[in-house]
Amino acid sequence: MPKLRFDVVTIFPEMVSNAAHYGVTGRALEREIVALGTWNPRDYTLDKHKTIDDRPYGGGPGMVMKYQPLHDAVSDAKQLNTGINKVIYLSPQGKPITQEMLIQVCDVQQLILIAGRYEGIDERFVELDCTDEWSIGDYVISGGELAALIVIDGVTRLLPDVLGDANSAVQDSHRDGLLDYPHFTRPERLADRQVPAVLVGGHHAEIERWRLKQALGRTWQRRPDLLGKKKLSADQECLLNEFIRETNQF
Ligand code: 9D3
Repeated sequence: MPKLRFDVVTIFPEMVSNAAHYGVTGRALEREIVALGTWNPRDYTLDKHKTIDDRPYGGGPGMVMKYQPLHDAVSDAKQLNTGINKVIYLSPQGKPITQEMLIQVCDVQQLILIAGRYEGIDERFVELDCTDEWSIGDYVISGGELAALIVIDGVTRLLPDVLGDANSAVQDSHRDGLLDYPHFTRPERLADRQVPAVLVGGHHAEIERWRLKQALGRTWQRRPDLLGKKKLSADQECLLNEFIRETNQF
């Protein structure tokens, strides 16, 4: 029995199921740690033209997805589950997804993800049928399918046994709230650029310190917003000050 099932309501089901079968999510599906279903609102239309959208009340450009096909698709998806579920609408108006939000939902039995197309969906579906409304960030894409795949990927890799030890989600949380340090592999020199000597030296404690310093420094340079949220230890403050001095950026 899968730990968690994802059910995606989408008019482009192959877009979601095909992409989900790659990499970490593909392996989790094969090993039946997660299950994935897709539900096409077009299959729930009642008219001969299989109409899923209609013109917006109040006028304006574009079309709006109708309530009934979406509602009936979600109703069928819910029948495959008895445990706790959430119904998440992916939309530009949603709450921007954070790692904390993914951690909070990964203990339910079913995540029903609603991928919209066109200008949006009837607001009464959001109010009556959805528990959450999530965005992937402040930029515009054409529909919710890629956003649903992001949720599937981000949640799946948090589940026990999905990642191997070497690549574990525990590693991700090790330098929690900081950007990663730079990585290098062979050759040792490339286009006149040398791998930092400390990484070649094999002194593991020094390597750890260098990596933490780089992680702090890059976060300070690129994502000062993240440092603002994080309380640094005295040791971390010291390493960051060393980084700033060495790169003399003030
Ligand atoms: C005219 C105003 N636009 C809203 C910002 C129209 C519009 C743009 C894009 C309506 C729907 C969409 C489709 N986008 C998504 O379905 C979507 C999305 C996004 O565009 N940005 C960030 N997160 C998400 S989650 C789903």
